[in-house]
Amino acid sequence: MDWQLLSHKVKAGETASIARAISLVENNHPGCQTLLESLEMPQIPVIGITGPPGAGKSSIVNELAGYWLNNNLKVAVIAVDPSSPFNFGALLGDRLRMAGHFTNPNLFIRSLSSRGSLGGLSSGILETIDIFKHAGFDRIIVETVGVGQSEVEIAGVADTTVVVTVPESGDEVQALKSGVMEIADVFVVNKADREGAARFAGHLRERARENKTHEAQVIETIATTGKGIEELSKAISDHHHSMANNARRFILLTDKLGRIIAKRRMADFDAEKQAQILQQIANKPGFNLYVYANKFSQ
Ligand SMILES: Nc1nc2c(ncn2[C@@H]2O[C@H](COP(=O)(O)OP(=O)(O)OP(=O)(O)O)[C@@H](O)[C@H]2O)c(=O)[nH]1
Ligand SMILES: [Mg+2]
Repeated sequence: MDWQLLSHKVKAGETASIARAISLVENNHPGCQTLLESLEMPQIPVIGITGPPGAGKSSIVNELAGYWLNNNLKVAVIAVDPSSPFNFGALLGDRLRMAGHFTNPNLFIRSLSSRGSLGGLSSGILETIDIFKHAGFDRIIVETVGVGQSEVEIAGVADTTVVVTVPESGDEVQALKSGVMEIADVFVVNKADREGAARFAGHLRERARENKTHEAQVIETIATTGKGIEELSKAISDHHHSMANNARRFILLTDKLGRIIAKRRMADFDAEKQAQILQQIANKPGFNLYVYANKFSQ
């Protein structure tokens, strides 16, 4: 495997090479370290989109990606366990379609499974994002369904976390899961064609103002028509610029360093083999898991 050549091809934006690089890294191919060490990673916005099932996350990703593509930006989308399909057909443009291209070279979509990973996000997600950066994408969007841990986890990989909500009766704002106020950099009140949207957005703004660490912007959208998407794009840019040198960026980087180190240290941990060994020894008198764990200390 010529890793340097692969790295060059990824940097040149070759679709097949990007897909190949991601697969190799996801599968922890021995040697992919060479590729990872060759990556150039400009500071482009990584946007996490999270929220409850059916809130309209994929529809918003669809519209945002379309908006950016129309502005001649290259967009990568990572869907973690997508349950609803994207509908990028409309974005391809007649000219491209007529030329027989079924994919827009400025758009790359990748699905990642969330299975077998720490905290709900796929374990290859950090590397996949960095491969996209190397490949010259201008925007990277990660969609996760906000159930359990994943909405908190997304805040650890995205520069800007967008939490998508839908208008409910006023009291519902109180019921937003704790932790969401802290992770949201931008709130979207989608399905603003529904009654009570403005009122809900108002309540959310009040809550955002009370937040101690930062005040999230609240944007109303109708993803099915594209209303509010330009404002959302602006809110994301504003947040990204405010991040450039702020403390949070270095907290994220530190967190990422921790994950990379943890992954490396765990690389030769064979869970199946250890289960077999533990079956033999764990019931013996005097067995102590902490003592046994010392065997793995470096
Ligand atoms: N009325 C209305 N419907 C919308 C709007 N945005 C999305 N929808 C509809 O809501 C449904 C769910 O939209 P998705 O974009 O798939 O939502 P999602 O959050 O990605 O859903 P999951 O990935 O399954 O969690 C679809 O039928 C959309 O057409 C909106 O602004 N107004
Ligand atoms: Mg979806």
